[in-house]
Amino acid sequence: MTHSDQIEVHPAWLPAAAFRALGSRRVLVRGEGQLVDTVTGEIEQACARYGGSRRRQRQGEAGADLDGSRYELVLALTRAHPLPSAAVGVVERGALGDEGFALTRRDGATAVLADEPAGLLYGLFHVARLGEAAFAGSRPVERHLPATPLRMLDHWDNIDAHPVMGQVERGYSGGSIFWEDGALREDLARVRAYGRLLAACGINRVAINNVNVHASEAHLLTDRLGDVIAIADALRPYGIRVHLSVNFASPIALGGLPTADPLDAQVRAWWEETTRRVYESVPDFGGYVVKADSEGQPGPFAYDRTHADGANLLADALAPFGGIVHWRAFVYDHRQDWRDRSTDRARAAYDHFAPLDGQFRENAILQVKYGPIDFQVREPVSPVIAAMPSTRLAVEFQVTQEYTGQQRHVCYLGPLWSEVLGFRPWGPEESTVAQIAVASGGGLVAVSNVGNDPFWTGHPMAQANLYAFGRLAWDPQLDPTAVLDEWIDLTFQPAADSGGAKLRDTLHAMMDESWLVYEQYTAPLGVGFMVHPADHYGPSVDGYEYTQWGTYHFADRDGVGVDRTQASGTAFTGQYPKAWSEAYESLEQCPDELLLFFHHVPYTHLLRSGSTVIQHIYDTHFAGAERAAEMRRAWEEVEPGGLVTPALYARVRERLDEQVRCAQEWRDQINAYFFRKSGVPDERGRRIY
Ligand code: GCW
Repeated sequence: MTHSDQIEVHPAWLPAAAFRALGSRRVLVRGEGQLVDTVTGEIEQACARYGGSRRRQRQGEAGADLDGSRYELVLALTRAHPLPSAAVGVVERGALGDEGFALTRRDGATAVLADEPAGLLYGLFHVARLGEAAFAGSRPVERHLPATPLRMLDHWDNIDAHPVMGQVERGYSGGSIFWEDGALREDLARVRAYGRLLAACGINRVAINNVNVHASEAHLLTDRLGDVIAIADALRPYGIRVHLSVNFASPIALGGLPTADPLDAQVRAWWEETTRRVYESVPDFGGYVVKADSEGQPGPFAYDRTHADGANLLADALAPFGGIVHWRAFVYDHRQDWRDRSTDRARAAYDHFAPLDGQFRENAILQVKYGPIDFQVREPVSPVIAAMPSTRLAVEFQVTQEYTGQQRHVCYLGPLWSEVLGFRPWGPEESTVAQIAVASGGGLVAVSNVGNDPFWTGHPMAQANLYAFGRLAWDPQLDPTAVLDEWIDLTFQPAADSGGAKLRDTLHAMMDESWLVYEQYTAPLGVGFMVHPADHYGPSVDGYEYTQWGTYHFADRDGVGVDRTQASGTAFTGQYPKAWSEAYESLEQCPDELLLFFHHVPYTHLLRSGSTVIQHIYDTHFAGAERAAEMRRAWEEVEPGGLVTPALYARVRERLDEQVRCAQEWRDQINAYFFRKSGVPDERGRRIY
């Protein structure tokens, strides 16, 4: 595929060769529907390339030659009649839901069955993932059902490039795949290809504009609906529904009303009518995403109404059409006085939302960032997740690497998300974060890292983050290292041969622990936010210390960290259920990696690891920068050509140079800063400036 500027677009995890195994088989597809057409089209292309053959059988078409035994791969809807013999008796109809599929293999034929067309599409991509293994030996029936029907990406894309934030807020992959210079792109080929990539990792919803909804973007809801229709049309063949971020003050800005008060009858009527029109244009429209009363966005507080009032207004407008509102819990005071030590930004989401538990409508989902602050490399899990048992909750991750290296650094985030998803807020025997979100009727959402860059994500290895988010949203229990393997095998076909095995080892060596490496050379022990204000890249230890943003570290000559205890601090620890509240409150039990998030301690404080805080800072910063340099050395061993194209090689190489440079800068600034504050020398006498 080529892009308008004629740069070859990287196929990411769907190179043609990913379909080699199924494209060389005799394939039968049975069923009706747009997504079955998509499956058929995929197979047709693969067969044309790899010599296989395909037959599409529609409802009512029968005949002796349709016997499944002639086929090596059968993809069929369970309602197709009669079922090909390879598929008969495999699975009970109705057990697979809207998106699930069953896979089995016997008598030389592999069968994928689904109740609904979307399941067939996910089954197809699963067969691609398996490659030749899908056609070997026999397989007992496996059922694959997504953990949650809500697996969504939010784009922070602007239509008009914003004077400060650009075309994509916190985007590190070039421009937007949707918008350019104030308008929808004419060529939506990239959007279609994006939909295909997303379906292949399990995503089924996309919000197409920034949650900071500026003037032009607000109009997507009304007179720019044509753009929404076009994007929805491009994504629909891959089972992806479109959502819009909306501005809470739209009744004023677009409707000419004097108020946006959620309890005002005219306001309610405006949202109802506007929403009705949206559904007239896009019948499978997903719903609204709202950032209200947050970082300058309007919201219900202006009218003395609660966030439940605000969310319910939109939920009511969406309900007749089956839509949902995603209401973000990212509400805090961004005009705080740094002198005031009692206000704690970490507390804000819980303080605002926990009292509203049970007040949200059935089709309102509270979207909660995984940590209480803001997508830092290390944060405790947000206490909101355990605090709202009667509210649908979606956990929000950040695939775009705003605070984790901005797609200039290798930072595989699968392990971070997996750790959050597996965290048990109520204690050891209780539910995980993933189980809580799923059981609540919510799901998983993440901010996308995709732009119109030829590699999609700037850093080619950042593609793995997008892939991993989709796979973990489908099944939060997957092992992130195994997911990385899937990504490697699909992306660098055929990674299984000898050259491939070496490349795979190199990629694992560079990526498996890259999140921890990033943590090592940046802000220590959970303290966070020692970044340059504005662009959030690179070290600036005091960059936020005397600002209004509520993100401080309180380092002085004696110690560092934020006292969030109930005993002497902001009492944030009290927002957790007992098991964790006690652990975080206690200096002895608090996990090392979160120590400075919860406590202000002397530099000589002894960590559970046996090291002092100050020595830990020195050691991890030297080690982290050294490991970044090792990554670059590992990549230098890779030979461009073959599995790794020269362009991909060069892009990674250039990024690694920057990562090594930046890691050293972090190391030296952090070490120098804490040495100067504390006066404590490095035990090992290394160079500190
Ligand atoms: O992390 C912060 C970002 C903002 C973003 C905000 C949010 C879209 O720095 O750019 O705004 O989070 O999540 O709303």
